[in-house]
Amino acid sequence: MTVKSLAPSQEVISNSPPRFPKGFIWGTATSSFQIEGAAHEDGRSPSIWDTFCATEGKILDRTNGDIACDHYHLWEQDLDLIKSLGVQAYRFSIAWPRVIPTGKGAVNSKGLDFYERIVDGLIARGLEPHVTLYHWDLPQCLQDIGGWENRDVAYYFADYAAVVADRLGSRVKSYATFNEPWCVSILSNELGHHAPGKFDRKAALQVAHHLHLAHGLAMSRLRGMNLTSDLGIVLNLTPAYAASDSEADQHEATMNDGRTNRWFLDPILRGEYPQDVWEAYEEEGVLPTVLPGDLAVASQPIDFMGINYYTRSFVSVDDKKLPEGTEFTDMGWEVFPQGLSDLLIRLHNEYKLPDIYITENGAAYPDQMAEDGHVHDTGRINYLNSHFKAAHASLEAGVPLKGYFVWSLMDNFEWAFGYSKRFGVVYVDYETQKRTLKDSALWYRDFLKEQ
Ligand code: IFM
Repeated sequence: MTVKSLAPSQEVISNSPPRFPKGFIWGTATSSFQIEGAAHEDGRSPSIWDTFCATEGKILDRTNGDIACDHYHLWEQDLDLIKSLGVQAYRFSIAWPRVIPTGKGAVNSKGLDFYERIVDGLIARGLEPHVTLYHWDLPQCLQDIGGWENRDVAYYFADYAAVVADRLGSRVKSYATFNEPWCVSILSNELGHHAPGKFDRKAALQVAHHLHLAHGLAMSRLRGMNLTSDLGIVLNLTPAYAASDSEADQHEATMNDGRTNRWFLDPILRGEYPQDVWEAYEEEGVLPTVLPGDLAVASQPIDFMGINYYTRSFVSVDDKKLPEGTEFTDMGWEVFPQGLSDLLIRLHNEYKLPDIYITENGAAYPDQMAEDGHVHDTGRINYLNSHFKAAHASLEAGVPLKGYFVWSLMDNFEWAFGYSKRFGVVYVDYETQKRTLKDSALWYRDFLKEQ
């Protein structure tokens, strides 16, 4: 893709947000390790993130997930909070180390009880439960046998998925196998930013392949259970824009897109790896072992694909910079709503898509509680407003977009950044665990009233 306009959106808050089609699902999202806490309760075993947090130098503020938002104990008030926003749906993840503390084998019913309370609590409040089976908290005992580099773990994942679905069943509106396989593989095993913190491209590509396989194996298992729930996967996609028309920048953007996006889209939606990137990795000697039939397993039909969109990549071979005045969030990520509509429309044109959900979109800002007791997070309101509009534009272009989950319900443990980045529409005071609706939550609620 080439840049059409380098200027970031400067839109101000609009009182007339677009109307989405009837039946469009609005929600918020979280994940287990980021909010639950209760790290040592009811039989949960350590995950790779507990280990990573305990490793010097890995987490910016040297914190961990031991308490987080204490959602494990405060879940009832948190479900009330979700309801108060006026959303229809809540996306959350299940912690494998709570459900099968030894990674494979014995099931810990107390772990499943917790998630059953959440599911029933949501349904009792008229909210749809959307479950992600893996949002990064692999049982440490499985990392000890090689983690996702070990092909066996893909089969253990399918067993775990079946255990969860056997208990929660069709009460769950959708099951996503994985959240963000790029992060689980590349960010965690090649770039070392996330657990388990490796710097090994070949290992990362093997992990990515085993995630594709594990996704497919879990899909077959869940399909065989005759659930009425929708089944799918969630990818983080970051469209690459060449900084100029030069052949070198264009080529770099294509390869960036291939390594970040197509390496994850194509096995699932087409049953093949992208040829250009495959050849580049082959030349480098880092190709994963792919057994006959793996890609057929990975590419069986899915009911939906979740897309997590935050920003774009601006790609140049000689370090060209974005123009002055470009807006960034507290993560240093460019605010680029056009990237969302471009991405969705491009996917619609290039792939045969299942239903699409934006399963994450949102922004971190350095929010503070003001003296008036409110959190005036105008930046986040503008961010969401502009991205909602971009999503709406994609609908008008025919993209089968069915829903949108704002990341995140509340401030939480932002991985390697600890608690230093706030993504929530709800502010969390970590000393008292008091939750306060930020202005963006009130804006979201009002927006939903108009839908
Ligand atoms: O907090 C994360 C989430 O766990 C996965 N997607 C991106 C978010 C913001 O970094």
